[in-house]
Amino acid sequence: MNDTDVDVYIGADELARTLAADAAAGLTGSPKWLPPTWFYDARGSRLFDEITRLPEYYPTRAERTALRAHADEIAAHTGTKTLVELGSGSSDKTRLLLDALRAHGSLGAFVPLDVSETALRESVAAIAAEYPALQVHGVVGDFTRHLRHLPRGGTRTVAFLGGTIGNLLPGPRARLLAELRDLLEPGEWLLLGADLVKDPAVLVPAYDDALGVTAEFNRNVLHVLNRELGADFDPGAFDHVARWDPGHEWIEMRLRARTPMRVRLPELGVTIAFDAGEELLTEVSAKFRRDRLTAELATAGFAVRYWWTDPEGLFSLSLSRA
Ligand code: AVJ
Repeated sequence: MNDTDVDVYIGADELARTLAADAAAGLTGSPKWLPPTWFYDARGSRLFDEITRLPEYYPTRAERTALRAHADEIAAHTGTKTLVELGSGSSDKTRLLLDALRAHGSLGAFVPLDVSETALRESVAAIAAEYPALQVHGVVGDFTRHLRHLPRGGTRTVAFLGGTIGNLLPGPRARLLAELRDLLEPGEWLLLGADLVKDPAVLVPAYDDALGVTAEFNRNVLHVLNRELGADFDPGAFDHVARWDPGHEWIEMRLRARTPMRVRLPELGVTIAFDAGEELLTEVSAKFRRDRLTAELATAGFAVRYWWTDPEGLFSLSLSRA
């Protein structure tokens, strides 16, 4: 039977406090913004799962294709004993990696880190059942705050997939990469999935699909604020906006107030006002170029040893050595 355990560094009460702090910081200033963490309650996670299957949303398919093509090389190059994944490890992409590492014969442990305790515990149980010899050690935490709690040792590869690196603005992104480098020993690896700059005619629909699933995913954050902070947002009074910012080379998702409105946030003791047309920034999703991402990784102390993409060149997988 497996050796499994889960360490919890974010309790339910801390989640509520952090949400209140983020809402107070982001909604009372101008322009209004919220970090994308809060999209992923149970409904938001289900909506994102639907997004990954939409015809317009290419990143998940492209990354899976690249992983399927190169998982054996990744196992051979890294000889990883411990696979660490920033993210719950619930995806089939994780299993592509675990299968390749198991076939290579080096794999001993899997360490998923995720902010959702529910998703993490489900994933730990499922992976332990599918890989009986594997030690599975889950960590409930935020990868921007709790990396230091990841277990050391074991010739680790840290997998940071899905393009989630793009949710971080350049400053926090540089800090995360530097922190990741600090926690790795020389000779350990970072496997990074990053979406690539391309024609906005492809990028924008991926964040504004015809069925409106992304619009619902975006509005869902208002349902989270209503439920968790007792706010009285009317999600239907906001239009979904997805926009390509060519200067920063990132997609912005926003919620635009159709009419002037006032929203009460009783937990914060404030009422906020939206002008007609005023927008709330809910997410940036940065897109990368090989030369600039290689330079960012080098600045953090990582040497990119292997760079792959899907056959259409939509999405990148890079394997960097600490
Ligand atoms: C899960 C953060 C990688 O940025 O593409 C999908 C989230 N937002 N559709 C992304 C998302 C809108 C996704 N990440």
